[in-house]
Amino acid sequence: MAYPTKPWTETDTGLDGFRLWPGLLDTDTQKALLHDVQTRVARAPFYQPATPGGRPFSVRMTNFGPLGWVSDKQGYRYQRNHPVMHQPWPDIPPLLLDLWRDLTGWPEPPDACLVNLYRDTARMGLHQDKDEADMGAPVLSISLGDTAVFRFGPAEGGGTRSVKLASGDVCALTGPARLARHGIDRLLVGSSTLVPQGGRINLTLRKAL
Ligand code: MD3
Ligand code: FE
Repeated sequence: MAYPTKPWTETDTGLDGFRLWPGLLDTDTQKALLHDVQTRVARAPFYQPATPGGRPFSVRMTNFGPLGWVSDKQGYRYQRNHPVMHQPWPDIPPLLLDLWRDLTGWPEPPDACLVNLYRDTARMGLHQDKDEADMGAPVLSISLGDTAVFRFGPAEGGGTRSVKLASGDVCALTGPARLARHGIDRLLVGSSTLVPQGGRINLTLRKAL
């Protein structure tokens, strides 16, 4: 396996359980991962979800793995089929399963990989991830393409701060950080040429069930 080619240097995020490895994936690994994404997106295209209240997300989404996170009038949930294609989601790229095993040490593989596509002015408001059965399991996130301004703060109280997430950055959320409030304020459009037609792809590995 062609990763990582960089030392695993962790950056202090100031939030217990939020580990960030800037530039963990080198350019060749980012390209290989993007290719893994593109072959799967051909079968499970990005679609535009809506909130339970009917507001469209500015982020487009798809999923890999047995379960995928979806949102519509019925609410937020994990389901086995693509909501437009009505087919099972493609498998999670093996490179991501290796990353999960090596960085989280969690005894079971993830069963869900949400794929978010941000273009131009797409953003994601502050929220908590609470749709998973076992909140003790970690979350692992991989960024590709344009740099994003990521905002986060503790689950309750306290202020928020922001860090930039660039292409090849990987972060893990465990323990107290698992319920952190977080979101994407904006993209630095044009900061990367990795994603065709520009933008950012975020892959988030989770244990849904
Ligand atoms: C902190 N995605 O899909 S990834 C999401 O960049 C989501 O697309 C953002 O928030 C994105 O739910 C952020 C980093 C991330 C993912 C999950 C977290 C940060 C997290 C869960 C708990 C705390
Ligand atoms: Fe989230």
